[in-house]
Amino acid sequence: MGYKIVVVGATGNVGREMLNILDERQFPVDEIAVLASRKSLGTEVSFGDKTLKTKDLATFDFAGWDMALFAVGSEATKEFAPKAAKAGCVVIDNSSLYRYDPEIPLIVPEVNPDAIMMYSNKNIIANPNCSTAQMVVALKPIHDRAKIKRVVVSTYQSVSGSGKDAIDELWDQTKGMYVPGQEKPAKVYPKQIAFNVIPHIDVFLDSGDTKEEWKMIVETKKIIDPSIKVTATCVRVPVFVGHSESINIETEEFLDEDEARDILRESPGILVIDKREDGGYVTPVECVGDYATFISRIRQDVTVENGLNMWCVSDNLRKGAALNAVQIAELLGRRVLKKG
Ligand code: 11C
Repeated sequence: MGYKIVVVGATGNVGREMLNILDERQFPVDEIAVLASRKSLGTEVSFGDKTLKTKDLATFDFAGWDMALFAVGSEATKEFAPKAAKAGCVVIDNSSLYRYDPEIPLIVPEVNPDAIMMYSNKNIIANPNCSTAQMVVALKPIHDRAKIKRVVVSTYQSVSGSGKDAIDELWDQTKGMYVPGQEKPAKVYPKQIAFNVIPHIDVFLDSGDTKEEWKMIVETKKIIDPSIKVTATCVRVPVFVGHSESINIETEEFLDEDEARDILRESPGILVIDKREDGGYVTPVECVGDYATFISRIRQDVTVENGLNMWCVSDNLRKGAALNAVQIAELLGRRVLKKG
């Protein structure tokens, strides 16, 4: 016996990845419903060798369904997630709406699986921001061994994090650069993204940080340990898929770079590719479609007493969104619902 699963926002990048991953990982599905807003109604999506027609989120009855994977914006989530949760369907939400609610667990299964039991507070589980998800997978084993005091992270985030229109903008702007008269103005982003980098993701806060930077700080504390200090600079780069991060870590205890590499190699969800030679590291184009968080360039930071540097790359639509949501569904199945 398997689960009755709903995917909300099934026509978007993340929703489609959720369907691919549910199929790839042979998640025990008895019945699946794919929902979309009115404007995408009737659009067909693939689930394994099947083609499914989207149904209307506004009129869908969640009663009798086990789990709903939400991949829509905060507005639609605010309207429909509580309805699903109240109907007894556990919501796994990819938006930022519930992440900072102390009663709602924010889960990365490799990092804080035990927090899943808090799901019953509101029948809702939150999925973190993509740039946080891959970073906490990398930080947790280091924290367990040497207790992290401070993290300085700079991100290099792909345009797929901003959705389909941003992917089109990078593509059209890049092509337009070569054809006189076809230059495309910036619409999704405040400045040109083709052949450029933009040190600005999400809105600016009074502190001068952007919301994306704030998310990395607050979510890391909630998922791993509130005592970890994080400072972040989040940057959009002209890459289609795959977020990269340069992470500088200061620990309480000394951790040698070789031991750090060994610990990371043994840790769940991580693939270490770290040869000190040309090409002996991972770049975003190589992580696309993969499940792993890739770690490269592990080395001592000798400018502080106990410091490490590393390079971390992952598919932001997978570990950063759809894969993590499906892993949460698997965890909920194993620990709580026990049907599969
Ligand atoms: C980006 N990290 O790359 C964002 C996308 O809070 O779930 C995901 C935003 C979020 O633009």
